Amino acid sequence: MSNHSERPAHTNPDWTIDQGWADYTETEHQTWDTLYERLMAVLPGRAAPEFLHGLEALNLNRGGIPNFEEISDELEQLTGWRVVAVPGLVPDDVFFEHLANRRFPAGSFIRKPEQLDYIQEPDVFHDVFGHVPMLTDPVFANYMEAYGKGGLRSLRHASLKNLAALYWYTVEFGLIKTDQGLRIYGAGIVSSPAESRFCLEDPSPNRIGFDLERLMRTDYRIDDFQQTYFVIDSYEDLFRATVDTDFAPFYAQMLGKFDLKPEDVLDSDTVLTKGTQAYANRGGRFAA
Ligand code: HBI
Ligand code: FE
Repeated sequence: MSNHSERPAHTNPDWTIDQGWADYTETEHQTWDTLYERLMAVLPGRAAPEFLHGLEALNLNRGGIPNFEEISDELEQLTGWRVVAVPGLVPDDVFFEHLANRRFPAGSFIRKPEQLDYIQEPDVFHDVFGHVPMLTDPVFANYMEAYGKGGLRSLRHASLKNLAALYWYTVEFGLIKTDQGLRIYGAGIVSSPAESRFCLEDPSPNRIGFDLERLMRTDYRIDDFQQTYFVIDSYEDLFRATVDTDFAPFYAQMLGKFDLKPEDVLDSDTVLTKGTQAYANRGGRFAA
């Protein structure tokens, strides 16, 4: 979470900047294309149909880093969302304010060629390729707005960690049940070829049915594959759970409850897969 940063002098009061599309170099556009090709070798049959449709609807395969104005004009017609450029992570209140107003803040920089597989800060590839296609789905688009509004309300309660877990386990690392099997809709997964395979096919992680309170009590790893993925039945369920929950009493009751470890499995869970945790137990990304 990023609460204490000073706003850089070159940003607008809402932390947006000009994307500076004309200034991207050939190498930077090439990095987008390389990442795009790698993902498209993996995502058909693994990503949610809504994600794949979104990529097409926004023409994200046209080659090179997309121009935010162009894709925003398309996206706005579909669901009323726009993509705005920011320098990187923005403070929570700023982030929520954008989402609550159907603006998705996307980093405008792109990772260096030597960082193709992993970066900590969200760049234009993660933010636009990962997040923006799902915003073409009307129900998911409503969920993201509801999340932003919930976030603004929650700033008055001391439970941002719980809300951040909701974002993490749905928007970033969510799976959905379909008639063809589990599919990925989380942006953190679809922007990683390795995790796209791992989350569906590896025996290590748990796959557990979505339960709002359970999930919001669960800690998570920010630097490696997840130990648990939560599976929704529909975007409607996600939206309803978020809108219908009166977060104030919910938080009061949950206050200080951030007590579940990433790998925990409870008797009350709907378990689709109980993971072996073999990957995490041998040291994960940092294994020798
Ligand atoms: N800023 N640009 C950007 N992207 C994020 O995903 C983001 C952020 N600021 C705060 C934040 N996420 C999270 O702390 C909230 O979802 C809780
Ligand atoms: Fe993200």
